[in-house]
Amino acid sequence: MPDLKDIRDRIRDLNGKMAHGLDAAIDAAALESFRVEYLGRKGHLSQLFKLLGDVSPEEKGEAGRLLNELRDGITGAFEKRAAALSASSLRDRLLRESVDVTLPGVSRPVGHLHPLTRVQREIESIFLRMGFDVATGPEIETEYYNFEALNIPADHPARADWDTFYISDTTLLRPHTSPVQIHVMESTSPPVRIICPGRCYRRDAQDATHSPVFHQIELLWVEEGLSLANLKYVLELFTREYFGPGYTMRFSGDFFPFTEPSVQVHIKAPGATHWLEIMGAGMVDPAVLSGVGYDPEKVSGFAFGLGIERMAMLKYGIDDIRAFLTNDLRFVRQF
Ligand code: 2NM
Repeated sequence: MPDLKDIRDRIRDLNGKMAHGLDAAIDAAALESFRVEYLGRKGHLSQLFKLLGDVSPEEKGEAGRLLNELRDGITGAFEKRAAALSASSLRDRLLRESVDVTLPGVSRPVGHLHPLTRVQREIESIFLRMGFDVATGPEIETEYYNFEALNIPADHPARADWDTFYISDTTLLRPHTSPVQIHVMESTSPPVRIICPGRCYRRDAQDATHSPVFHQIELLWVEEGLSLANLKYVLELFTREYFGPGYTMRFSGDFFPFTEPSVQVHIKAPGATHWLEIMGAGMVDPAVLSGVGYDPEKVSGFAFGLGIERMAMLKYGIDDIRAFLTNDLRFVRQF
């Protein structure tokens, strides 16, 4: 039969164990185990309370008071621990998730147009202001649109001037944007006033001035009464707009199968001694006009072809055409 002294001893034991158990409860799961072990229905505390039934009537009152005191003590300590744990885990979370608003932000670099795109759009806008339309077409074309329609028959030695990439027996990557002009002439009646920008392909070995992939703008104006003088005036306007005032321009004789006469166009900067070749041009050959169903006795036209890379290299002093395609940001960021 347990007496008051037994109860006191048990209480002292349990208090000691309890203090250790609570210290060991370092997270929510351990704290819950502690609750079950000490305060649960079959826990240490209710085991002690069960002894109360065997205590003598004289000592039962005091023993009950001591046990109640023990229960309040353990419950209080448990609640204090629970509060401390949730406060510290909140502090951890706040530390973990806090944002230092004084740190520099993540800067997203702003891109810009590639120099070739810029030059292409600049040239387009000059001719758009003069009343030309922009026409485009496919990069894969038949031999007819690339050559025959341009007065370059299959057995003509001029075919060898264009080393091309064939896709099949009869289709190839266009070596110039002229096929676009043939398509437009086939589907519209004069007057025709267009420029044709786009990517072109030639089987050239790559060096500082040659690239198998390059960009061209060709111009075509067909109407009654056009002459070389009109071509020259359009080019004077273009040169002034694109390169600036004060340039002189010169024509010299050349040959293209699709123009007659054909010229090479050079310009010279104010005060400079060197002539720079900027394009080839000429009056559209009557055979090309009749090929698309136009009457060469009624209409005439002129055309030119220029390289966009070359225009950009001349304007910005770029000495290697490969710079446009190597994606070196130190180059691209200068524009
Ligand atoms: C050039 C030079 C001269 C040209 C001619 C034609 C067409 F379709 F009208 F016949 N397109 N492009 C032409 C004329 C191209 O490139 C150097």
